[in-house]
Order: sequence, then C-alpha cells, then structure tokens
Amino acid sequence: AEVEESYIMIKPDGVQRGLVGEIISRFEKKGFKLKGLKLFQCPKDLAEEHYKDLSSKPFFPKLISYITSGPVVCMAWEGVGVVASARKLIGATNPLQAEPGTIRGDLAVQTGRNVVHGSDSPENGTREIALWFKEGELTEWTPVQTPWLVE
Ligand code: YYY
Ligand code: MG
Repeated sequence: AEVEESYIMIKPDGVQRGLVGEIISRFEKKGFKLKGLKLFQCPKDLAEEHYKDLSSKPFFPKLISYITSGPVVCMAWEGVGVVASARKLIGATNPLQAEPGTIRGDLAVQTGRNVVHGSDSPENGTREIALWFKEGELTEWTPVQTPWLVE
C-alpha cells in the first residue's frame, strides 16, 4: 500500500456526545499521523460542496442540516493505506450493520447520526483535505514512533 491521506471528521453528534477523545484515539493508536486538526462550525455551502455527489438523494437536505448543526472536528491523517484502513476502523454507513469494534459499531445507532466521516478514496482524501483546511493549517512532521510502525 502507498502513503495516502484521508479526511476524517467527527460529526456534530460525536462532538455533542463527548466522543472526540475516544474517536481521535482510535486513529492515533492504530499508528496514523495527524497532519491537521481543528474544531469548526461548518457553513452550509461547504457542507454542500463536501457532499455534492449525494445532492440528488432524498436525505441530502437532512444531511446538510445535521452536518451544520454544531461544531465538527476536522482531521487530516496520513499513512500507508490510511484511506481503506480508516474506513474499516469507522465501519459500515449504517451503524446497526457496522461490526463491533468499529467506531460506528461501538458508538452509534442510526445512519443519520453515524458520528464520523472518512474519505472513500485517496483522491477524495486529498480533495477533501484541500476543501476543509486552509494553507498553513496543515503540518509536516515526523512522529518518533514512525520507525516502529513502518519498516
Ligand atoms: O461514506 P459514508 O459516510 O459511510 O456513507 P455515504 O454513502 O458517503 O453517505 C454519506 C452520509 O450520508 C452518511 O455517512 C450518512 C448520510 N446518509 C443518510 O443519511 N442516509 C442514507 N441512506 C445514506 C447516507
Ligand atoms: Mg462517503
């Protein structure tokens, strides 16, 4: 697998329910590298751009009002195979179908309140990070643990 980046976002329900530390911890413990992190009130136009591929779906208006209903935690994570791995850590879109051990499987009940977003391809990872973060908000650094994670 290649070094990739994924846009991971704790949705307003995750923030309101006090799950920020728990969710960040799962990606930290896995061994990915955090490159950007902020608490952010998402404006409607950004939510619509982020989810533009779903704009024709019947649930789109509810999705936009949910995502803009309170602060979200925006994160950029980097690592070998991070996009697919983060999707596995997050679990299925419908939390009732998500496996135990996944974030949604452990912490959520409904699709419309599924606590976290993760990019679905490396291309979208890069696109979404550019959409949600401004220049200067991302860091370049080498965690001391890197040689103990990657040969
Ligand atoms: O990538 P993922 O978040 O697992 O699902 P998507 O199919 O990209 O849908 C994005 C988002 O839309 C989902 O996390 C909840 C919401 N949604 C919904 O409210 N109802 C659906 N039937 C499908 C998706
Ligand atoms: Mg998606």
